[in-house]
Amino acid sequence: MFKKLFGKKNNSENNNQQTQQIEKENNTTESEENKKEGFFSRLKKGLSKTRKGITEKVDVILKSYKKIDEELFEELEEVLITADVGVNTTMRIIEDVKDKVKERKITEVEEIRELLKEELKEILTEVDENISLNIEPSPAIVLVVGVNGVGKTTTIGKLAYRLKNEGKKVLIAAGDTFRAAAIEQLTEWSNRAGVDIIAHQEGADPAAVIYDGIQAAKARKSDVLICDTAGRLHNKKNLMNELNKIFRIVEREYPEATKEVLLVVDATTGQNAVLQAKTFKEACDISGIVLTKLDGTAKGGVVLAVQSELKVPVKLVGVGEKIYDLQDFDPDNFVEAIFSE
Ligand SMILES: Nc1nc2c(ncn2[C@@H]2O[C@H](COP(=O)(O)OP(=O)(O)OP(=O)(O)O)[C@@H](O)[C@H]2O)c(=O)[nH]1
Ligand SMILES: [Mg+2]
Repeated sequence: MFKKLFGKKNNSENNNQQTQQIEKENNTTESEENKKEGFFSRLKKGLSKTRKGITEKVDVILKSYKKIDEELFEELEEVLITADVGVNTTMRIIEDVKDKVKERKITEVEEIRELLKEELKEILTEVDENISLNIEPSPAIVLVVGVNGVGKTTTIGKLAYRLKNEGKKVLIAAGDTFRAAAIEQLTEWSNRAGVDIIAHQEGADPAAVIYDGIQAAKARKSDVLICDTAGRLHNKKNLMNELNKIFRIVEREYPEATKEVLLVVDATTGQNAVLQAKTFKEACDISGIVLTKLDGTAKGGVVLAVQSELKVPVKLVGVGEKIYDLQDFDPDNFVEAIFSE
């Protein structure tokens, strides 16, 4: 994972210079090595509230019990539900832990901690699809969808920066034409990431922007075209119609491209994120989920609910507002980070 994020060197000197410039702007003059070390600690820092909301409470409960009984499980259940793991997923976790206690004839209360970790990792790895981004072989198109304010545009900026650093030729299409500010914001991100952008005026047909983006990606031999879409329209039906029109353009104009449809959801909205994901899943073929704003929320448990109730893999997580605050979702690291001291 570290390799994917930071390991590959840029191909050209030009790329390198631009990247250095961006790193200066973002105050990230650390060496590659430091970045790698900083990766887990950034995740840990980002998840500190979730850790307080889950692990610290779990530890207090485990310390207060001398034997494993029904009451203990009820208290654990409450902690998980409060941390936005969701009722169904919580029930499942508790039942599975109970089964394991029986099967393995466990009697020590503190062993429950490891069982919980094991169970969470199991849930997070059971979606057997590939959890890395679907962008190989080139050319690839990444459509970024989600309701307003969840972090689509920011995620596109971060992703463009990261893919460019991996040596890919990246192009961005400003498919959110609903507001002028959306186009400006994306243009700013494209500058920060040092990649080109295709944009029209406010109010233009988003499908036409995506069409132009595809033609430009072909002409410029781009490896990845990343498309922003509106999150806010007059109503949900309009939003879904607009997305479908975009999907049709992609099918017609870019059948050879590898496709990734990323649904962005905001972790701070807890169970609402699960509901949004369900709505979008009915309307379009989502291939991956990006969970943003994991930093600063105690609702990080929603990762478990999203993954287990939707069976769509969480592929990326946002752990801050900076350009490098986007990480591959790694179930082991995630569980270790919330259960760390
Ligand atoms: N703390 C934190 N803030 C984030 C993260 N991702 C996005 N944000 C912030 O969330 C706010 C909304 O982000 P946008 O990228 O504009 O969201 P959007 O989905 O494009 O919104 P619309 O264009 O209105 O549909 C911004 O202030 C971002 O800085 C994250 O991972 N962590
Ligand atoms: Mg936006």
